[in-house]
Amino acid sequence: MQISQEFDFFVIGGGSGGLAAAKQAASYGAKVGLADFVKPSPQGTKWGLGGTCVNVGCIPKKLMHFAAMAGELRKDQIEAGWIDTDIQGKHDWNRMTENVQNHIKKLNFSYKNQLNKKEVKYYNKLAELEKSNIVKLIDKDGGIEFIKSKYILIAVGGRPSYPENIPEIEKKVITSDDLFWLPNNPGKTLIVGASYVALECGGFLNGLGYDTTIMVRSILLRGFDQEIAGKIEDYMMENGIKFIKEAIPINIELTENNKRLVTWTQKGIQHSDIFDTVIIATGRKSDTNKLNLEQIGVKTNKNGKIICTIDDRTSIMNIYAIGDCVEGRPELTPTAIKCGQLLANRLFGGQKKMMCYQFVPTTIFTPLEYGCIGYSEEEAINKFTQNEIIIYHSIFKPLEWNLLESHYAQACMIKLIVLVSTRRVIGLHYLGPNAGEIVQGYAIAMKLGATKEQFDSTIGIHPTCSEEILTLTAIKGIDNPQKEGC
Ligand code: FAD
Ligand code: NA7
Repeated sequence: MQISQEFDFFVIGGGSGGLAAAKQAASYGAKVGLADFVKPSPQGTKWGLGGTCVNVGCIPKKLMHFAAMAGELRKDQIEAGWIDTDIQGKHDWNRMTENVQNHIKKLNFSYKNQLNKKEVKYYNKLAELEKSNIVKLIDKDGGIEFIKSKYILIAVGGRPSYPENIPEIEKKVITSDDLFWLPNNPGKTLIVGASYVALECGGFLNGLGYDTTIMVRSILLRGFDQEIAGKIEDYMMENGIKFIKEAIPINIELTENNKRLVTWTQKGIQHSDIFDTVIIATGRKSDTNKLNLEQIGVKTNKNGKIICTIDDRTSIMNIYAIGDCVEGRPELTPTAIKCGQLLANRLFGGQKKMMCYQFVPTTIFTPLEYGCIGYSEEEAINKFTQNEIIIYHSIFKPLEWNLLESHYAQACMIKLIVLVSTRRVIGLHYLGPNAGEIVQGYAIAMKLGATKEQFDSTIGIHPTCSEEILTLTAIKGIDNPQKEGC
C-alpha cells in the first residue's frame, strides 16, 4: 500500500463539525486534510461541500420558511394599509429553489476557498478507515489512494432513515435530502413523521400554498415540551395543515400518472389517499456503515452512532468523532461546530476546554416559531419532581397581530421553569414570532445561572415579545396564563 500524503489531522466529512475542526487545527499550523463526498440520495439528489446544514438542512429550510412567511405577510400588508397586494397570487417554486440553490452554491464555493486559504488539503473523495491511522480515499470513478494521519476525526453526520415496513419505499418517496432540490413543486404532499423536520417542512409547504398533510405515529415533537407541541399543532391546523394522528403508512404505490397511492392504518382501520409527493421525515441515522469501523475497533451503538468519551475520543486512541454521528449529541449545527473547534484547540492549541451541552438553545422554525433552552416541563418533573419546580406561564398576543383580526389570539406562549430551592431558571420556552432571535440571548443568562428574580429585575424593551419573558407572574396550576393589557 502506497501512502500518498501524511497529515497531523485528517477529517472525514466536510459538514458543520468537520470543516470547523479542520480550519481550527490548521490555524495552529497543523498539517490538515479533509475528505468530503456526498453519496446521492436514492432519488439521485446530490450537492456540494458543506454538509447537511448548508445543502439540505438549516440553510435551505430557513430560506423556505422565510418564503412562506413572506406569503403570510401579504395578509398583514392589507391591514397595514398597503394597496394592490394580491393575496391570491400563486407561489413560483422554481424561482424560489433557483435562488435558494444559487445561495447554497455560493456557500459551497466559499467553503472550498476557506480550506484553500487555511492550506487544508481537500479531497472530494469517499473515505474509509483502512487502519487506525490510514484512510482509504475513493474518487467518483473508483480511483483509490491512501493517506496516513496522526489523528483522524470522523464527522460524517447522518442521513434520513426510512420506515422498514414498505417495500422499495426509497423509490416512491422523497426526504428532506431531496425536497430542497426538487425541480418541480411538490403539489399535494403527505409528510410522514411528527418531529422537527416533519413539522418545519410541513409548515413551509403549507405556507407556500401546497395542500399539506402530516401523518403522526404517536405524539408531536417527542422530547420537547408537550404543552407547546400541542399549541404548535393547534396553530398549524388553524393555518390549514391536516394531521392524521396515531397512524402509520402500510403501503405506497406509484400510480400510472406518477402519483402516490398511500394506504395507512389509523386505530386499526385502513384508509388511503392519493398524493403528488410523499416526504419521509421519520428520523435520521448516522452515516457510519461504510467506514469500516467494526474492523478497526471503533465502537458504535446498535444505530451506528459512534460511542465517544466526553473528550470526543472513540474506542481507538487517535480516532475522534463529533457531530450528528456521535451517540448522545444534539443534532445541531452550532454544537457540531463548537465541538470541532474545541477538539482542535485541545489537540493542537494546548487547551483543555471540553464541550458543554448544558442549556443549548434551539429553535424549531414552524409557522409559529418555537425556541427553547433547558428542561421541558416533562423533563423537569421527571428529574426534580413536581414539588421542586414552579412554572411561570403566559399566553400573549404580539402587538403587531392586533392589526390583523384573523391571527389566532391564543397562539403565543411563554413558559419559565424555575427550581424552587435556588430560584434558578432551568427551562425557557417561547412560542411566537422570531423565536430564534429572541431565545438566543437568554441562553447566556441561563448558562450563567440566572434566577427568576434576576429575570424580573432586567428591564424589558417595549413593545416587544421578548419583554414578556421578563414580566411573568402567573403560576401554572394557580393563575390564568392569559395576558391582559399591553
Ligand atoms: P454533516 O453536516 O451531515 O456533514 C457530514 C459530511 O460528511 C457530509 O457532507 C457527508 O456527505 C460527508 N460524508 C459522509 N460520509 C463520508 C465519507 N465516508 N467520506 C467522505 N465524506 C463523507 N441544525 C441546526 O442547528 N439548526 C437548524 O435549523 C437545523 N435544521 C435542520 C433541518 C434539516 C432538514 C436537517 C436534516 C437538519 C437540520 N439541522 C439543523 C441539523 C444540522 O444540519 C446537523 O446537526 C449538522 O449539519 C451536523 O453536522 P455534522 O458535521 O455532524 O454532519
Ligand atoms: P426525530 O426527531 O428522530 O423524529 C422522528 C419522527 O418520525 C418522530 O415523530 C417519530 O415518531 C416518527 N417516526 C419514526 N419512525 C417512524 C415510522 N416508522 N413510521 C412513522 N413515524 C415514524 O427526527 P427528525 O428528522 O424530525 O429530526 C432529526 C434531527 O434533524 C433534529 O434533531 C434536527 O436537529 C434536525 P415517534 O415520536 O417515535 O412515534
